[in-house]
Amino acid sequence: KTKRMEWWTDARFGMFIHWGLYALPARHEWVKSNERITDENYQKYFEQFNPDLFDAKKWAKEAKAAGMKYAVLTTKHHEGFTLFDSKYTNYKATNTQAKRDLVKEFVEAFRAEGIKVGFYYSLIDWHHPDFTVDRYHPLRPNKDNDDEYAALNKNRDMAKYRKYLYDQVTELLTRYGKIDILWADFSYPGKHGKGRDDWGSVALLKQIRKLQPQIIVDNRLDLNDYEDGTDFETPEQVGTKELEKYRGKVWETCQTFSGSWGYHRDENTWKSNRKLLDLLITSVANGGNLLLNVGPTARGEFDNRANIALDSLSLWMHANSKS
Ligand code: FUL
Repeated sequence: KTKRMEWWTDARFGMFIHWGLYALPARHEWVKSNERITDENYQKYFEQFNPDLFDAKKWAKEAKAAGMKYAVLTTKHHEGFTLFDSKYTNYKATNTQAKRDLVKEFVEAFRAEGIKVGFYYSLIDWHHPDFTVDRYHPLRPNKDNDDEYAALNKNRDMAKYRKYLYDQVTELLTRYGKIDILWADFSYPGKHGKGRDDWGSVALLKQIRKLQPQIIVDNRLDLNDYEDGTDFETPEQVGTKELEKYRGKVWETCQTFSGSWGYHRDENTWKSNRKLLDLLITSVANGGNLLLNVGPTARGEFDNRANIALDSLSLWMHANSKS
């Protein structure tokens, strides 16, 4: 394991990319849940998705210039839309005006810059008809009442969804060559939430390790007490003081420029360049990695505010880094 983790612990700095249909409404990647949007009303984003300015090579160059050594892309976020050409769904980039496998372009462009590639895959899926309605689902009932949930879930079969996610992760890990990181994500355990049995995490992890023996897996499969169930911890959006407590562990903190992961046009709490640098320095000083997130626009570009932040990091890197 130590050997497998070597490049990652050395890398220190990576780029997280949250990109999906939520970039169109441009008000948080959780918009479908936050505003309880039905599939029917969300469909317009699928129909209008047309990333005419997307150029993975440009993204990769920016990551490289900022000193980032790896990148993790949302191949599917909670909304269920896949950026790759999965044969298990029609709800995918190839069926939009993009007409392309965007994951493939990401992998090729970043690899060409010598940047390791990682896949974020959401275990949550608000589009799949068999994913049971829980209390964060867009279709959740108004009252937190077990009978209402049971009625909504009468025809939903999580076993079918489990197979779907297993098959999609298999596609991701067999089609694009060597994948360096799998960043599985679920974020709400507890009542009406889900856990390892819902995801089939044990079988999934086995498959992941079989298909990509060198891959590095995060801690969100709910297998923290399981042998090799996790390679690193993922403190999310925590402050520098909190990060000091992770000293001695293997960890990566993921952080946004502003308050949202997906492109949020009118959100104005962007971190200062100084603050971003503080996060990077504090992470490295305490033995961790920083995975800094960009939420590209629906047309496929980085927002200017993101570009300015990345530029400032790259100037600092240029002056302070040897590689
Ligand atoms: C969370 C998700 O719910 C967010 O949308 C984001 O992807 C973050 C990195 O993980 O738990």
